[in-house]
Amino acid sequence: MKSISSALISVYYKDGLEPLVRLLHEQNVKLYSTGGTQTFIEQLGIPVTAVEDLTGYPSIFGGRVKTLHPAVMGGILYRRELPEDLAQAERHRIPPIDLVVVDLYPFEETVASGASDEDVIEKIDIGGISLIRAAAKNHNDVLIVSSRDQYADVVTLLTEKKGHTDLADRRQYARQAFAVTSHYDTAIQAYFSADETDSTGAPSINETIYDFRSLSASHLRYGENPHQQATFYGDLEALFTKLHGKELSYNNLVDVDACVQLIDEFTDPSAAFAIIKHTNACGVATADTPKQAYLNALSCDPVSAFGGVIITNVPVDLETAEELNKLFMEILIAPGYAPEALDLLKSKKNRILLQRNAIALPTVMFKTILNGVLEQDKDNQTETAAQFNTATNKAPTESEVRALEFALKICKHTKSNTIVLAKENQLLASGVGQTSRVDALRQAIEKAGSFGFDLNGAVMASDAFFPFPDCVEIASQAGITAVVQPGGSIRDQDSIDYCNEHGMAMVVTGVRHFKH
Ligand code: 93A
Repeated sequence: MKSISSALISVYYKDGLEPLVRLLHEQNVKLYSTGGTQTFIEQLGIPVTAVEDLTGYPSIFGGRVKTLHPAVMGGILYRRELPEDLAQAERHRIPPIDLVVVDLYPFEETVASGASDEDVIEKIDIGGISLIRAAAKNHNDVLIVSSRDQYADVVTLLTEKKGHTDLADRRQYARQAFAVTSHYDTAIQAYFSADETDSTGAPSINETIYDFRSLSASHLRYGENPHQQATFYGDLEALFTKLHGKELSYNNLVDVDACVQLIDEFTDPSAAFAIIKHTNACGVATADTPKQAYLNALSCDPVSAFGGVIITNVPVDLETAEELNKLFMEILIAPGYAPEALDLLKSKKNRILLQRNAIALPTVMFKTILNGVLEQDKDNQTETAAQFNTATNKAPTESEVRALEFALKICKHTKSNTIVLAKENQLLASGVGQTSRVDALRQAIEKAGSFGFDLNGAVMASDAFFPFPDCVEIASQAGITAVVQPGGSIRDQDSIDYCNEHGMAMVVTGVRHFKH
């Protein structure tokens, strides 16, 4: 067990930080901080030392260099057990930093907002990512909190353990930290890959797609049905390492694509699992452990999960593999597998096991129609709390907001018309591909009931606006308490009035997510 004597806090979004700062102060932890975060902490009336006082350097170049200094990096990285390191730390007057709390510049959000290249570049975090890497590397001595989604968990941990952590805790947070940095850099790479050509003159993935017949062609056994011929043009091997199983079919590829698009919505450090059938999610959940995330995803609809395609954003460990192994599934996709997990999963001859490599995907999509081809940008926008505008008298609770964010991620990847019912970290049911939204909602409610879910306090997301108040009426009667929808119907007010009369909260986003 190690105690924490000092912490460096540098976070972009300050919301949710207060309880952690207060706890650290109560536990006599010395706080260092950068400009905006320092002001935030001072406003709480809690003493904090400017990182400039630690480095003896001001923040320079418009904030581009504020924590990149040996006094900061050294304080994180020196090995507390090594006499030479201790002597050097003393000689150079480098105090220890035992806890690092960082919330990176919002690179992806800035890209998604359509900001200029200049603004996007400025949102490439350098100091923050270095702090995370350094603290995660020295997790032997340092605890790294690398995302605002972890504040509540770390408060619980430090309260329970009275300001102490053990190596297993620090290692777990380090693992999550590297997931954050790797995701962050992949997003930056994807942004640059969208350029016409990269610095080597190689065409970008988008450019390549336009000339798809020049890509390597794999003849598939057949198309969507056995009487249809089919070919895949592209480099699957760059995207996946196939570890086991039979050839991927046309329908497999389509479902794998749906899996990848959906799981990429789940970027926070918690484990996420999604189960896809015919391109729609029949189970999605996030949890602290991969096993729990899988079990919660499965419980959403264990009937549909049979023969499904499954994806996760975390490596598969043995205990998760033991659960997965009980299900008949077509394909499992993960960023990695523990060796014992892989051995076990390989026990079924035909099961396809894919390891996903982090490479950029095209940002455009095509469809042949009539005598031509439709091209459009992928739907790369996902609204979060910042884009939620409360339309009702009652605002959603914090927990409802998280549930609405979760539901919306699934909603945009589900065939229209759709209604998604969810709680904070689990899909409860969805209505998919219906010709009316009311049918989608009825389907979802009935499905949730048939798998034993209580919808009291659940939330719903709709891919498009409500032309009539019928959906909120049915939802309210089913116990649903909060709704997210794009808004924009001339009869919006009818739905809003109904919500107000029945104590429901509704937020509108202004963004529709049809998927046909
Ligand atoms: O521009 S930076 O890459 N240069 C740095 O040295 C640096 N150190 C921390 N950005 C840097 N940060 C980032 O500043 C953190 O990741 C965090 O997102 C943000 C907090 O700044 P403030 O406390 O001034 O609001």
